[in-house]
Amino acid sequence: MRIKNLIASAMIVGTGLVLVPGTASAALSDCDAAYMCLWGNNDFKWMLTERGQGSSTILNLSGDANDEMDSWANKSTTHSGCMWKDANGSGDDQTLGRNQNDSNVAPANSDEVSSWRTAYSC
Ligand SMILES: [Ca+2]
Ligand SMILES: [Ca+2]
Repeated sequence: MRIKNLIASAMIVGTGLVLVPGTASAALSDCDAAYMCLWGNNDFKWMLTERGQGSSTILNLSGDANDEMDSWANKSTTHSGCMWKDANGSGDDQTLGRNQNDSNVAPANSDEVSSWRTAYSC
């Protein structure tokens, strides 16, 4: 939340022709090859977390990252991941398709992801 507020403040300050710090680098390219990345806003802005491909360990998203995912990328060419609505891999799920991304997930899937892994699809 703090980061989002800082960006919002920067956008208010950075009017006119001034470049907006903090958002210039927010992009799909921030996610490294063979990594899977989650962002808190649409269009790959406000990265919440990133993980290397191939981990079967389900990690919970905590603090400001919980219930915020709005866009994601899977830059693995070999693995599909999974995200769940609830902690510890339970509830509604969404697949992180191999070599795919989504800049704006469906409203029903927004701001709900609480846990994920980077292998074994859903
Ligand atoms: Ca969000
Ligand atoms: Ca949740």
